[in-house]
Amino acid sequence: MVQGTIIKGIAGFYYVEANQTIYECKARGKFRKDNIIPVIGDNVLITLSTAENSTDKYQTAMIEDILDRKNSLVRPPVSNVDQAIVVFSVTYPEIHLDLLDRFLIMIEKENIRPYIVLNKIDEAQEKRYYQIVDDYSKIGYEVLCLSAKKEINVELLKEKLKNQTSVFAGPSGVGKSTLLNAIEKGLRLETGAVSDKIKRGKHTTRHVELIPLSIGGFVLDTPGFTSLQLEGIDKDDLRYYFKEFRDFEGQCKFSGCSHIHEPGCSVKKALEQGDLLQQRYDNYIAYYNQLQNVRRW
Ligand SMILES: Nc1nc2c(ncn2[C@@H]2O[C@H](COP(=O)(O)OP(=O)(O)O)[C@@H](O)[C@H]2O)c(=O)[nH]1
Ligand SMILES: [Mg+2]
Ligand SMILES: [Zn+2]
Repeated sequence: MVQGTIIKGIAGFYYVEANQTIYECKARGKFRKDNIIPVIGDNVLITLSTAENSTDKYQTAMIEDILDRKNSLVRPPVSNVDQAIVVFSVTYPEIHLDLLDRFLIMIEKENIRPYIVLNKIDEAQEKRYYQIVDDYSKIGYEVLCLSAKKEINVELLKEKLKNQTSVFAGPSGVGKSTLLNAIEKGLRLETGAVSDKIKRGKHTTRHVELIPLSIGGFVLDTPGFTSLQLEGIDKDDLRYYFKEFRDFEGQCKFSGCSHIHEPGCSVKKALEQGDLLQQRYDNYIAYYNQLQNVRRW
């Protein structure tokens, strides 16, 4: 058997990359019986079919086994993700810190390594984004400022992608596809102004697909989000996904302190002393209240 990775699934077929070859695969019936649905990112063991069974385009194979998943995301459906690259633009569309914080929460929850990318620095007139770099670096996030179009600092990101499975996330129009085209020459993902894409209706036909990189590893170009619901999060766990609160865990007067209304709270003390960002704390309260209002089912 050969080990490979599912990179896309279309109409009951799975496309598995193994040793630089892509195999068109069916999955054994036992998976359906056991209610296991293969997803992209799955590491699988396949048996190759004999040459007569192969289609013109692909060699064919059978998925025999799915190896244990390190993690799995629901939206987009992909497993074994090592890192997430959250892309925003320093010009247009503008950075929404609320959306950035939501992305970071979902990433922290899944235990995925985050990187923040600020694109289009070639166009930046004002330096407002320096503050964002400072703030999020201080929290402990790695922030890369680059220009996909002018290929400034793209190599810095490329190094991080080597031999990793990376998901690209961020609003439409920030330059994710342009960036991937700069990283993987010959990729030719479609890029362009948001309005053009909508006019052509291309945004509706997208499916999720892992793109193998020539330096090793895979990337997933997500269609883009303008809003992101916090899903599957218990309000009492939310504080763990704010990286800067972790140092204070266990230092409040009350164990299990929500850092909201309890007396003797070390987080609120740090906030008063200016050691934590008010904006992030405000978002914490807002999300906490939102999650409290979610009805359980
Ligand atoms: N000035 C500038 N424009 C960029 C840069 N990267 C992408 N763009 C432009 O931003 C628009 C959206 O890019 P695209 O890659 O399609 O964004 P996506 O929706 O995130 O995939 C296109 O018109 C790109 O040419 C950059 O680094 N600088
Ligand atoms: Mg795109
Ligand atoms: Zn507290």
